[in-house]
Amino acid sequence: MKYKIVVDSSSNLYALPGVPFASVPLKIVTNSREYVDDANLDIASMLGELEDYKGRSGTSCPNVGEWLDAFDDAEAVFAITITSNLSGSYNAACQAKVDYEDTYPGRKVCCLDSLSTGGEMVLIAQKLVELLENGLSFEEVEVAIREYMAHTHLLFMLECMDNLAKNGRVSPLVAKACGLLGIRVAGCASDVGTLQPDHKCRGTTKALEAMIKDMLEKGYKGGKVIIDHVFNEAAAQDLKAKILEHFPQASVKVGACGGLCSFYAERGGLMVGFEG
Ligand code: X90
Repeated sequence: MKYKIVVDSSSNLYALPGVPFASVPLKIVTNSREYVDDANLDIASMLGELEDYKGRSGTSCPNVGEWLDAFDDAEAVFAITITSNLSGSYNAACQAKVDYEDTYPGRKVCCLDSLSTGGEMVLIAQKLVELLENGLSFEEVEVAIREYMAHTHLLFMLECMDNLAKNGRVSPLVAKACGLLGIRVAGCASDVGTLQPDHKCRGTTKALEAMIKDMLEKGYKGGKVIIDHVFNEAAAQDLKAKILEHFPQASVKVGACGGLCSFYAERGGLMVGFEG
């Protein structure tokens, strides 16, 4: 089966070596500039420019044509998107599926709404590779991946929620508390793919402790973890160390947020995808 895995860039994943793969960029837009969230984006410069910028800033998801281009000529496409509850990316991918299957009878597209973003999408992509390399059929892969997705999770810790609030992704009330007096908001991607703030913590240490507790409550037992941070390597490494205290054998990867997630998670933010 000539397959391809396609994600949108909210996954913070821009390459998957050795596998037919594409990352479709979202965009960060202001009145004067557009930042394309691909591997070439200089995130530090973008954040600096946005912090100096006085006007409105927002984001846009990939359109149908961009998804279609990424499907290319694959016979079996697995497309993983950011939660349909916060973005139009999934809808665009679904429309691209209809067009693609109409234009090329016999080819198939499976659109997967992660109901999440970031590292949880990476876990899904990595599991797809495993399933596809084991020679499962398109239909078998679809069943198995949906079952896997029922047991993956995403947690976050944020120091600032201004961009989320300004763009209508969280209530201004929740956002207001965040950042004041060193308050960090820790929470999760809810079952319906919304941003669910669960804890207001004073300082990073308390927030990381709350996150470990949440991981255990969501059934974490030493499986894969993907931590992405926005210029907060120290907190990411602290969290990794805490996870390894509980589960010395766990595979915990630390990486950087890409453009879209850096815009919304903002400086200091952490996102943690894990297997429950
Ligand atoms: O279509 C678009 O313009 C993209 C909109 C994306 C909005 C939210 C992105 C949030 C990214 C924040 C922490 C994790 C939250 C998880 C919620 C499911 C990062």
